[in-house]
Amino acid sequence: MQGRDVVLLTGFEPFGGELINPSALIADRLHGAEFGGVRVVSTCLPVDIGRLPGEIDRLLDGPAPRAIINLGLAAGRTAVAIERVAVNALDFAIPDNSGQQVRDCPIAPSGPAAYLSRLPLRQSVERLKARRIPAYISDTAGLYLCNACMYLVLHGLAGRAWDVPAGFVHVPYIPEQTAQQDAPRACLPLDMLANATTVLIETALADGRTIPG
Ligand code: PCA
Repeated sequence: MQGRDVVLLTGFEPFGGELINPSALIADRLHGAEFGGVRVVSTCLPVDIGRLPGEIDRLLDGPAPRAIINLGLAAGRTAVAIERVAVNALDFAIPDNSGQQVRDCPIAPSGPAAYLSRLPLRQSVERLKARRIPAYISDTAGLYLCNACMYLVLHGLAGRAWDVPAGFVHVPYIPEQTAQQDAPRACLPLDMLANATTVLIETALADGRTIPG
């Protein structure tokens, strides 16, 4: 169910040999949460370029939501990374979960070169930092499924002329993933990442309109 009083939140399934993806855990945890009468509806997206466009079409089916926040894991990032831009390119360093490794291809052959985030970037970072949550504006979402997700959502919004806050946020590993690594990568606790997402939703809803990054 979706409509005016809904925030769409997505995470991704595990990929690249990981057993969990913190983005899916956050989305799951916040599913059903209420923000002043606006309810979070969460979905877990496939790390599969053959299936992702259809899943995003399904997500955008129906009336416009109040906001859309897409989450994904970025291994090695040190903080919550609010992405500024999605580019019209696929160039996978590793295969997706169906075994496809797409190189040097556009996402939408006749689409624009890039889309800017529709989240209030600077305000979101400032609010996260005020809550003692490390965060920054990232200038690349990579060229894998997360960038594709951000591009496809913003492309879908442009096609529908929906003026809703929307954008992509990468989260680091959680300690449960790094504790066993020989050279542990950067991580933040799941509770902190879930709180960060709450702040991002509040900020997007309070903004209520598009602020290009
Ligand atoms: N991270 C990958 C895809 C899924 C995810 O959680 C990425 O950064 O593209």
